[in-house]
Amino acid sequence: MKINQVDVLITSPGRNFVTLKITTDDGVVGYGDATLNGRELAVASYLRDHVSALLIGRDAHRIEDTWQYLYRGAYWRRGPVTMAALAAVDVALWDIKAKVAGLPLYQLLGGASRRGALAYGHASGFDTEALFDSIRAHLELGYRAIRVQTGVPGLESVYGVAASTKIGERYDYEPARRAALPTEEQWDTRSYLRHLPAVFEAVRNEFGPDLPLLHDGHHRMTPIQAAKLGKALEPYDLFWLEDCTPAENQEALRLVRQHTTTPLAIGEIFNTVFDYQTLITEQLIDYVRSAVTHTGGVSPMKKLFDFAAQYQIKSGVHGPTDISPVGMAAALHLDIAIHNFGIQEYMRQSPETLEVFRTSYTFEDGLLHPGETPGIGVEYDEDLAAKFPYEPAYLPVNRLLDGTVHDW
Ligand code: GCO
Ligand code: MG
Repeated sequence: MKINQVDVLITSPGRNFVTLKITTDDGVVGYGDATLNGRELAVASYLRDHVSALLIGRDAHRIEDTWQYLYRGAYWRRGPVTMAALAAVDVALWDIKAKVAGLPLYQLLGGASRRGALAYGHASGFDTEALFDSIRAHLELGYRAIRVQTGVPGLESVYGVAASTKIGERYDYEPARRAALPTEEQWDTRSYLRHLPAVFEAVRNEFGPDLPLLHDGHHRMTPIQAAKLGKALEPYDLFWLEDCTPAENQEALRLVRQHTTTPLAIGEIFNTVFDYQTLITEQLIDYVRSAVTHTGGVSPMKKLFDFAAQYQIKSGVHGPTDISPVGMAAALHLDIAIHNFGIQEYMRQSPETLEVFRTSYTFEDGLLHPGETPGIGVEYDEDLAAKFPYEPAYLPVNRLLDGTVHDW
């Protein structure tokens, strides 16, 4: 079964998505997500200009060989653009293999280890009242685990806090803005550290001790600040504190870990297992946050989770709206199959997006399931997609109050 056509599809039904479509000589089609928020066209070019010609004529069944051929053959390794391109090829080939087998992908990954994947949603609000409304709205939508992001006194806008949290409107935030230039936000870590524990105290008092609560620090703290926050949040029993520091410096997590028992999650901007080596072997984190879309696909993610499992570290796959429904579906097949599943991030896509990408995954009683459709279970409507042309969109830039550029 040979690959005889490769198409890079770009659409923007509310936000930009890059999708790889691989077609075999007997007409089987597979899809892979290649969306890299704010840098979409770089991955599209990588695939179009440097990968598609190498795929034509290759045996579509040889997934591992094709992955190694593209990874090692390029010589220039790792990095988000390369690994998103590789992920798209890997997932599209798994989609094809599972369709040919007549099975949902999770069956080829070892079969189901659970009924469904516990999902968490994004509640946010500038003040306590708006935050509580957002948490209630998420509980009504069926979420059984909630990420809590809140405004900080003195700051006009904060990443992760939706502009509107009214019932009936979108509850989720979208960090990328359609514009020719990124927006700029302000940040002050001391105000944030003073404010956040009281927010979690209020949430626990209102919603009780059972509800799993998560928080994303979005790389904005130094190790000692992260240690302080982790310690201060201990009474509120978080499910996890995410990206407490910019974790390129893996050794920094030793210091955080020494000071707090708040569980730590890291990895949404990582793209290979090498980014985790110290974090995993020294058990400095509790959850691996990689996205299938940004970490080379299902094949390397399965290896990464098996490695993490040796150290009792669990999965917490990245799943915001910049992961397309194709990337989300691929994640769900892994979530159902692996033993060390932890939790799955799940932001709902817009209705326009779900018309372009028709999915077979379901969300019931707090649990996601990839469905039983052969393959990964996503169809792509090319005619409709063409009605939503690409629009430049950028993630924000963050500055400290004195103007210094900061992590956001
Ligand atoms: C999360 C993330 C995202 C990122 C986004 C950037 O935990 O979901 O932090 O919201 O900011 O993926 O494109
Ligand atoms: Mg995050």
